[in-house]
Amino acid sequence: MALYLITGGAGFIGSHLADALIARGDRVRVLDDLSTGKRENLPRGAEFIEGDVADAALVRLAIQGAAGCFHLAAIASVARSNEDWLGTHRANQTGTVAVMDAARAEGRVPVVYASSAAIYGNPDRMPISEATAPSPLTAYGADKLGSELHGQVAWLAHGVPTFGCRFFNVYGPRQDPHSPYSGVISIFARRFASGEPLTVNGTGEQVRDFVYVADVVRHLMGGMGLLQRAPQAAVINVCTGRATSLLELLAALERVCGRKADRRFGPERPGDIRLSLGDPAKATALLGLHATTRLDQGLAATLGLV
Ligand code: NAD
Ligand code: UD2
Repeated sequence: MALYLITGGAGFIGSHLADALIARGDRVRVLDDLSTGKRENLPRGAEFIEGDVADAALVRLAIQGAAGCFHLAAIASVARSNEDWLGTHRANQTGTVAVMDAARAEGRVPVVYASSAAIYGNPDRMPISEATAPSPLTAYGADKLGSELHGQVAWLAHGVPTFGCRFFNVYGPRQDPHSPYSGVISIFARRFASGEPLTVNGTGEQVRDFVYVADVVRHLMGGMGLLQRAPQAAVINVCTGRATSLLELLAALERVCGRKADRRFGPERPGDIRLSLGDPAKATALLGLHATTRLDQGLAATLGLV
């Protein structure tokens, strides 16, 4: 029974990870400032510390006795990173350095951390493999890329093993649907369930790689297992390799719910990316994992139908 620290563990992905670790018999300690996370997301038995991940002294305290740290705390809204450049930089990159520095002080605790497909920007070749040159277009993407560089330094200069997960479009229960910048599946699921119209930005032909949160959790736990067996610094895509257009997403929602959606077409979102499709080959080679949840299954779970 090992103890794991999860920063951002009261949020969407972190709380599913906390559930899975506790179900496996591990102990969980969560550090979260509850800026977007919720206390009620935390499973019974999880220890909770309320505070800022960029507060170095607090992170040092929080990591004490941990066999590993999953660092997921971040301001996940790209729009906010553009509005509050310096404030989000503190959470999204200084926070990462605080975690890795505390991991060093605690005796080289392995760190698995959240990166993002946003580090790639808008590449012209699909699917996107890890060999694609990073070219972030936003402060959020720049801070995630900076976090990866610090992840490499943590290992090379300080012997702290690190594993970065470049999440593509994650979806599932507990994802906040309430902001216009929320993930499209959480917005569509909420509006569909309450009978409100769904607005498609542009033609609906834009493509994403939607990965279900339980598959993401398996990658995070697999990454920790890898670091414990073979300390190193690595980064992987966390994606399915399956392309879904928004029109296909709508069709899947209608199939799962057995009724038609009230769909409207609005203007294209400024700066919207047309295609985003990840290559999962490296994750499979390193971890022996695939994101196996099919879109229909994942949507049914997101809508609370299973
Ligand atoms: P989320 O907002 O639900 O979770 C983030 C958590 O971090 C929240 O509980 C929030 O309260 C906490 N937090 C924010 N700033 C903090 C701070 N300064 N100190 C302590 N806690 C803080 O979002 P999520 O979707 O679960 O994202 C988890 C991680 O995955 C983030 O690092 C995010 O950038 C990354 N990510 C998510 C997606 C996605 O599709 N959801 C895609 C790429 C990357
Ligand atoms: C996500 C992130 C983005 C960046 C990117 C990296 C969010 C909200 N956005 O953007 O910041 O990290 O991934 O790959 O996390 N859409 C509609 N109607 C709606 C809502 C969205 O048509 O009501 C469209 C939107 O214009 C886009 C697609 O759905 O074409 C997906 O939108 P998203 O915001 O869920 O995700 P994405 O990939 O654009």
